[in-house]
Amino acid sequence: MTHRHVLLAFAITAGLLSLAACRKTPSPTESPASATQAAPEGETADQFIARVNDEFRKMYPELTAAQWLSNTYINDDSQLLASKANERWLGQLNSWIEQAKKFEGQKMSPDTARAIRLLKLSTSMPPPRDPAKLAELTQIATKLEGMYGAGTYCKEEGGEKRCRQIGELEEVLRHSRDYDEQLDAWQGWHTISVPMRKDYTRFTELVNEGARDLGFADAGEMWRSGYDMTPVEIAAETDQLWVQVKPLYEQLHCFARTRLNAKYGDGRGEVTGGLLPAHLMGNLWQQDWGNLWDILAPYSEAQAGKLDISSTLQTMYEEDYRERQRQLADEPTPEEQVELEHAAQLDVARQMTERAQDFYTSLGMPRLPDSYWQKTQFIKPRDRDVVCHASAWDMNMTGDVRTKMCTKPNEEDFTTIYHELGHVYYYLAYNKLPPLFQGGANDGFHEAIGDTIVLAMTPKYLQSIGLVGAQQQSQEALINSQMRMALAKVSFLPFGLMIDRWRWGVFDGSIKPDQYNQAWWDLKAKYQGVAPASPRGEEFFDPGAKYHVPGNTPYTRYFLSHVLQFQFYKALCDAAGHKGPLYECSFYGNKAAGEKFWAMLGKGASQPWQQTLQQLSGSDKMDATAMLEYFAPLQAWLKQQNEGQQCGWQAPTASMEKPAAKPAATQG
Ligand code: X8Z
Ligand code: ZN
Repeated sequence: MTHRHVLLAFAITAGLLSLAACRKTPSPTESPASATQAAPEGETADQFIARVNDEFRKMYPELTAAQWLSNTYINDDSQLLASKANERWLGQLNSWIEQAKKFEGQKMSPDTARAIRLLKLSTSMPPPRDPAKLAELTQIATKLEGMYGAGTYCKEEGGEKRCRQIGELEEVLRHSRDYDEQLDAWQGWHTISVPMRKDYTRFTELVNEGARDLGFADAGEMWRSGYDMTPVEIAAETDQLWVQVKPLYEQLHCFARTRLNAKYGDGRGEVTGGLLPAHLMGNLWQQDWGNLWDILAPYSEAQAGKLDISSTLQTMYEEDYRERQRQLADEPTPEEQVELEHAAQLDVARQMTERAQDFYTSLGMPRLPDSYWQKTQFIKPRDRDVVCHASAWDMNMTGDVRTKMCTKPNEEDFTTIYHELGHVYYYLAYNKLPPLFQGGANDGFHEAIGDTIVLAMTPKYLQSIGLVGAQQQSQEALINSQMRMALAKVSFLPFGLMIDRWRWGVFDGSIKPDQYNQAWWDLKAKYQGVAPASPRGEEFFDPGAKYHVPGNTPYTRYFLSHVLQFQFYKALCDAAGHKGPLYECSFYGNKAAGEKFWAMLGKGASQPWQQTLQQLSGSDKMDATAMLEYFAPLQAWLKQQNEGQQCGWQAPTASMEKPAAKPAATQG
């Protein structure tokens, strides 16, 4: 599990929780052990950690239950309970951390020393010691996440008010190729975060205070402290990894720009400086360009074969719907139609999840428990607001695992299910460990598990399960399948980096509240080479339109995951005895690969990630070589396609950098 941040625990992440406890009005100095035991006289460090693990396990389900409710049933009451539960939890965390101080410098086992370090890093929302500020923090955090979840864009259309939430707006970017319609959907979604700006500003002050109370310079430094290396080292490491993969991204960027210009004409495929227009990338944040397959496919299906999973899933849905309709005696009434649609959506979402489970069980991993199937939120409920952003939950560390999605029958959601089940299998594998070791080796590991499986879903595998038609063995087919993967994985890289570049700056004060939006778009331009088609001044708060900002989920994990998953994939392919080019490998059904993977998951956070990576892959370094090896054919092809083009882009003058504009990339 991972727990998250703010309020919630779980979901996405990999760290451990946050916590705290019940302090009914404790004064900050009185070392409140309130709801739980007071520290016994003469307790050793090892005994202390055993006690913390025990208390942790007991308190945890109350926190997750409140947070599950507030995520799947957003209203004032569930938010009140969630923020109170989080307040108690974080209060308890403060108390444990306070109690841990007396063991500093004392003899203790290496495991205990590690557990104490992890305890201090166990939340991404460091709690201020001042109880009033802690309460304020958890209220704001709950409110921000609720605002995101309930986000709705309404406008007048033909005399009527039309309201849409994120799912519908995403559908516009997925399917419409009308320039203005996409712009309206993109801008519409970015209205929902305008009211978050003030709360977010206060939020950063409060978590910074919490981080300082724990001995960190600011919350960003605390986030960078969870990598078994210094905060400076991990920041430098992400820079180096970016240098390694940037040439590949630049080639993809260049190719996309050419195709977009051809599609939209009149130079509308780019924004001044050669940047890509934010609303035309098929995704609200330009982090995954997979929806632009119709524009970016290298070769036609006639030339290269069909690779379209979305249309197969859509057909499954339609058939399910028609079958249900046939079972009715009469034509369905409008109400019945809505019921039928809902039932068919649920059927397909469950089938997609069973398909994902099948990959994991083929490796020798267990089936998901019955409670998973009963308690999971598969699709968007019709009667209330929920946080649709996908997440995976460990409710009690003893098998009550769930996912929460608003699944639609398309490829993006299909691969997201594999991603979420990666978190779930991590939970199940490390549930036997003490709670403080229940986390990813680092948070990038947690994010990489399901994605590693997605890499093993080769066209051949997809054909074998009937999701795509017969595949050809040709250069065209290879380039098409590489492009599909690149549109998900390569386009993501700079986005994976820029979000926390922004937050690190916000937390360390180099980005001030009156520059939030400017700094955001400067970083988007610098790293991703994207820009909005119309000015986005400080009257907007565009960072808040991305879930992880109001949700306070650190984001560097996803950048690391996009590098690590290729390392994991290669290691498992080796374990499976794969010979031949890396991109051809699927380890579906391979028990040797499965054992290796499961062994890694079972280690959780009990040892430095370097050791865990070494055991899996033979190397203790994060390194994008495997990713570049995988994409070598595509990179060569892109180079050829881009020949004669002036690749790269000119980022507008960045407010946070030297005044002179400089090209972010120049090679062609
Ligand atoms: O947030 C997620 C997952 C949950 S951990 C759905 N992801 C990032 C995102 O959507 O921004 C997965 C990829 C990146
Ligand atoms: Zn995730």
